Amino acid sequence: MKLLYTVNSPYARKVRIVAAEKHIDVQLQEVVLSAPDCPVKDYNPLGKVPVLILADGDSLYDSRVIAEYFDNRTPLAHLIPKDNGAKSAVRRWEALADGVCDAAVAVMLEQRKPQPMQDAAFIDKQMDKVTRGLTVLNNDLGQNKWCVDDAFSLADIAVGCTLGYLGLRFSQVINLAEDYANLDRLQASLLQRQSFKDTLPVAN
Ligand SMILES: N[C@@H](CCC(=O)N[C@@H](CS)C(=O)NCC(=O)O)C(=O)O
Repeated sequence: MKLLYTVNSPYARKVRIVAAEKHIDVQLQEVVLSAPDCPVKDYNPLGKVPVLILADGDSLYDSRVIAEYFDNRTPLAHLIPKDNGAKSAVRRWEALADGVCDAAVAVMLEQRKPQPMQDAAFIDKQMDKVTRGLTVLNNDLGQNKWCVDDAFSLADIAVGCTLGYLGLRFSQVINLAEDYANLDRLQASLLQRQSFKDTLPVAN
């Protein structure tokens, strides 16, 4: 199995962490999405990472599908609970964390345009999603150690990857310690794990 990824994709980081936590042997291939010979489109018509290429040449995307595939590859240490209620809760945390990331990525791409071409209303709308999402994640976590049922799960991984991305791209405007103290504490716990340390985003 081969995983196509970019270093700073929070979605790719999520599945790299799942693979590490589940001790799944997967070959990692870093790609440059803008390169003319980038192989991603050959395996994902949407042209997005992460993509998992299976032994038979078939491919899986997106990160939610790959995370579930990895989780079911080995029976140990499930990151997505089997119980239906807990599973839905984990998937909802993931959906919200990914949604915050989607909005943050949209802002980052808009801000990369030349200033006169940027749409301020669009940026405000997306930033509103980011702050409302973070507020709900922070409040729902409360004083709990982990997001769902006091057990480390895909929910924590998804939230941690979103926080990592915001730290990389939005540290000037989002102060986790001041405004989202529960998430800040969660992030500190996650950063103790080798899987998180090994996949830190890189400023570029
Ligand atoms: N929902 C997708 C999102 C993947 C995604 O947006 N990846 C970005 C990198 S962070 C990408 O590949 N963007 C390239 C593009 O949109 O053309 C997932 O969870 O895998």
